[in-house]
Amino acid sequence: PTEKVVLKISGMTCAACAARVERALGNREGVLRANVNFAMEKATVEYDPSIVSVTDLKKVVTDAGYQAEEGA
Ligand code: 9UX
Repeated sequence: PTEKVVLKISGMTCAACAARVERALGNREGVLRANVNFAMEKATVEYDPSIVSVTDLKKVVTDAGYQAEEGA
């Protein structure tokens, strides 16, 4: 079973930032798919909640140097 969450991402100042966030999320164990929209400042993540939590996903983003909050 997978779940989907949309995170609001702050601190991305160029399109390559979005690629960085997307790669960081996509590399996280338990993440099946991650898409980051730079213009919308949103990350859509499909994940397996038995492996990774939304809190973990937010930490991936903050560890990469950006800010994340839950909610579309
Ligand atoms: Mo662009 Mo973002 O030069 O971390 S990649 S500002």
